[in-house]
Amino acid sequence: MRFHIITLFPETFDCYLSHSILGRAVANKKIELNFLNPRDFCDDPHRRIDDKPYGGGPGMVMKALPIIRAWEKASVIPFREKLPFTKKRRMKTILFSPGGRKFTNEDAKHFAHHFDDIILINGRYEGIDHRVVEATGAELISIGNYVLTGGELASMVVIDSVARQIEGVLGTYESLEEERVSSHEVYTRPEQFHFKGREYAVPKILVSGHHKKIEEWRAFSL
Ligand code: 6GU
Repeated sequence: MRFHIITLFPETFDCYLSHSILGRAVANKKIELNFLNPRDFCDDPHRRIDDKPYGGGPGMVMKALPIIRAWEKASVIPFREKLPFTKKRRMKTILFSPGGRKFTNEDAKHFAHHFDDIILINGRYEGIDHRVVEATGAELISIGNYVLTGGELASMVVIDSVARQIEGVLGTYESLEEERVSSHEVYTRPEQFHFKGREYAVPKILVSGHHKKIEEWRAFSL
């Protein structure tokens, strides 16, 4: 899977995407990250990326053409993966907007299995000239009912949740634990400790050695 990330702030992605499971996924070429900065696609000498909104109002709007050109470049980059020659490239464009459709884990699975390239358009300021949506066919996506200062965090949420659905990104053990991660109380050593006069102990069943009972306990705690 290749993610093409159109952003004015590519460095904001570094610390999250270069560590742990995602860092490993990049190193193992399970995912590829391709950054495009709209500022590199400006044609005016001042590299101006935003302007006042038509119709008036506060804030600045990101110009359409630098983003459309960045998108165009992302969409013509040839595959580096060895896809069969006859296979058509499956590409999806997402534009992050707090007013977009809410992103779910079902989307993450769908994107992971049905696309080879995902282009993520990240807005800042008051938004992006709407003609970007018309020119690129982007789907407007939001990650929740709150407003962020830009699409970058939303991009990382989508990249993370899509990447972990791609075969080989999670280790076998991590994959097996997929359901548990989101649905179980978990414990590790020590078996008990004290904090402010209270004892905190691991549920007895988990240290009983009865694997069948442990599975039952886990099932009931869903
Ligand atoms: Cl995709 N963008 C912004 N700016 N805020 C958000 C969001 C996206 N999703 C939730 N809040």
